Amino acid sequence: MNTPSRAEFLAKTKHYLVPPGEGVFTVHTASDKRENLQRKLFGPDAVKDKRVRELWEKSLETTLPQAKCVIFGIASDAGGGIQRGANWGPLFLRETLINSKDDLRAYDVGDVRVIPHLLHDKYLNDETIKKCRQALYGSEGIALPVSPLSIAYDFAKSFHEQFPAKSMFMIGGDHSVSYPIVRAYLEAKKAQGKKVALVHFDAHTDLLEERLGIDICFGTWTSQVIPFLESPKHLVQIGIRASGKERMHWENKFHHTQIWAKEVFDRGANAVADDIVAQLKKLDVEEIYISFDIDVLDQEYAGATGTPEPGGLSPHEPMLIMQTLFENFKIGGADMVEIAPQVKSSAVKQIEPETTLMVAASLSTFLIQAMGSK
Ligand SMILES: [Mn+2]
Repeated sequence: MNTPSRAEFLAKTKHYLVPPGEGVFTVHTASDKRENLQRKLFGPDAVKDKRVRELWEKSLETTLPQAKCVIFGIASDAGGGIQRGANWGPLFLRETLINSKDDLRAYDVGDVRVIPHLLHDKYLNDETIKKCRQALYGSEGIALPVSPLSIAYDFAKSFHEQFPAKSMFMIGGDHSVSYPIVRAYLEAKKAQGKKVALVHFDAHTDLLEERLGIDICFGTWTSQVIPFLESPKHLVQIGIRASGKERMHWENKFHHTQIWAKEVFDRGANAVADDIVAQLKKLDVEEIYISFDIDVLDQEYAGATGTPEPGGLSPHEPMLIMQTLFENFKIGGADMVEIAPQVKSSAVKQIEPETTLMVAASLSTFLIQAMGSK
């Protein structure tokens, strides 16, 4: 396989992405947050002087090659379906992160360009693809994808080819955005000969094979990435509690491991973490990807999400599990998804979205630091 040159990678990246915080196509909504983020990233005058794009493009050439861990946003919620709003996750979570932590040891590569009505190119006809190519790239003949998940996949694939040792922390987005990123990660690691596993925190299984005829969405992405794992045993799901079917149903169907929230409460996070480590060591796993749906947490901590659920974990439980995993494996990739900061749940008494964002920021900081250090 021929790896494209750095120049080709940069040209593609400038087509596919926009500067950090610009993933939602709007001028005014949340502009205070976007400008705050961009001033902190690119300097106090960058926004006023309209130099954000120029400085971001320059940073792709100078700062990106030095970084160990890269932050990447996919502001798409077209794969959600009960309560939208996770398109604002990348901007709001980044702004919380940058306000609370100066030295994140990560480079922010930007956001995928998102046409909010699209999900994946395979659902589009040629006419629509042409029109969207014209809108995004100024030419209907250019052979580039147009839907957020298709762009994200090609970007992640090129990223891993270009920088095999770097890791990516992706911020969603509804959970469908993990499909392209996890798939690209698994394919890249397979090509590198690395043994990897997927650890998935969620209140829901996301194991439907399709939902209303759509095979890539927030309810199906996990079943869609299983074929890219070495075996289904390389998938561990933690925190499940809102499912129409029992644990046995899912484990018998997919032959992976599920740990429901109740088991974490009954046995304790440390015992659960030790079991996962033992299982993955037996499979000779070296590296893990952590996909984190914020709704794995109880709605008391994560009310600003599409489907808040009671009876969930407290933040210290996934934190303990992730710390134990990090002591034993490299964390090669991770994501934080389903934060919908404009969503207010009437069932939740906490101040939102601040509670959800603060908790998500502390878990994200751990993951980013972990990926930046090994
Ligand atoms: Mn999910």
